[in-house]
Order: sequence, then structure tokens, then C-alpha cells
Amino acid sequence: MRVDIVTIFPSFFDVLDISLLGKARAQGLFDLHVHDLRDATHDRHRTVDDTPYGGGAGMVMKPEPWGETLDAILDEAAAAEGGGDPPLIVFPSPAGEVFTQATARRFAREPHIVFGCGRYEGIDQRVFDWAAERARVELVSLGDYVLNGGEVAVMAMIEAFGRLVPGVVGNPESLVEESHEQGLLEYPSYTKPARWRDREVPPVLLSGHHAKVAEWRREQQLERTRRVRPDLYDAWLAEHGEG
Ligand code: 6GU
Repeated sequence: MRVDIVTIFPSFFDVLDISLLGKARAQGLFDLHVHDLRDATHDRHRTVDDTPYGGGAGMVMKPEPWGETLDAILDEAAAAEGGGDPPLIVFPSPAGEVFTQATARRFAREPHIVFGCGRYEGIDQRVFDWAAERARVELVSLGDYVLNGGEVAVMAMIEAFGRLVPGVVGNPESLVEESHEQGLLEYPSYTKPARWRDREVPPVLLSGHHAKVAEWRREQQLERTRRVRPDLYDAWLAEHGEG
């Protein structure tokens, strides 16, 4: 899978050299390209923003550097992918649809995603409108709060979908058992020692009785989800019923 990131803070993504994804990159499973938006400016100050038409607080990202950078990425992709689908372009934005595990699964199946990280009050609307004529464009939000820019959001999305790309995480079963994969939060986990600071591991986990362990874990998932995330619990019940 190929990922391009456009940002005014390229070094922010240096951390992707380490961790699980760093290994996947080294193995060629995850082809990451980070682009400095300021490389597509042509003035002495490398200006990427300007005051908003109509007035108001804050600055807006100018369209020209975005157009030039995205043109280069899309032209190269069209040449390399030879008539195939254009990449998916994702703009992180608090005005977008909320990113969930379902979004992560969908992104993990894309052969090529381009992330455009906005800063300031946003990007000139015409960039989105123009990009949507050349490729599929999505605005995606992490949730109902405001970040200063899209970089942290893109990092979170890459952490979420990158580990779903086949071959990146060692044990595929570990993916199925996690929070959100089945619409429920995960069950609590324990390891040795069996007694620690006067606290015992739940005895069923030491019983060796696989069916009882599975039943206990499912009960824990349901109880925890009902208590912490009633919204998820109701959605799960609607799909699976009381049984
Ligand atoms: Cl994706 N971007 C920004 N700037 N703020 C956010 C967000 C994204 N998601 C939640 N808040």
C-alpha cells in the first residue's frame, strides 16, 4: 500500500520510521511519502496562508500550493498505476465524517491514500471541489473536538489502518479479539503472577476450561460495553439480540 502525506511539518512523521509500521516500511508493505507543502511555494517567505475573504479571525491555506502538490502526486500515480483508479484523497477535518474501526478497515483495503493536512482555519474550499473532480475525496474527523492541525489525526488514522494491512501485524487473530472489531469493548486481560498485591486473577482463567473462559470473556465484554459505552451496547443489541 502507498501513502502520501502533504503537510507543512514533514518531520512530524519521522516517528513512522520506528514501531511496527517502520518494519512494514522496510519490508516494502507500506510505501510512505511525505511532502512539504512549502516546496510548492514560490515567494521568499514560502507563504501557505492568507486572510479570509469576507473577513473573520484566523488565516486560510492558499489554494495554489495545494494544487501544485496534489497535481504532482496524482500525475505520478496516474503514470505508475496506468489507467487504474486514482488514489483516495483524505483531508482530516473536524467538519468531516467520524473515523471509526469500519473506516480503518476500509482504508486498509485502499492501494493508495493521499492525506492533506490542513492548518490554520482550514484550506480554501476550491481545493476540495477541484480535487473531487480528479479523485475520490473524503473529509474525516477523529471526533467532536478541535485539533490545531491534521497531522495528529493522520497519525492516528495510520496507526489504526496500518496495522490492518495484511502482513503488518504478526498474529491476525489478535486483531479479531480487540475492542471495536466486533462492536464491543475488549475483555480485561491478565498475566503472571496469579496473585499480585493481594489481587487474584479471576479463577476461571486458571481453570483450563476453554468454553467457560470464552463465556466469561464475552460476559465481561458485554458488561463493560453496557457500562462505559451504552451507545455501542445498544447498537450491538440491535444487531445481535439478547442471545
Ligand atoms: Cl481530523 N482535524 C482537526 N484539525 N481537528 C480535529 C480532527 C481533525 N478531528 C477532530 N478534531
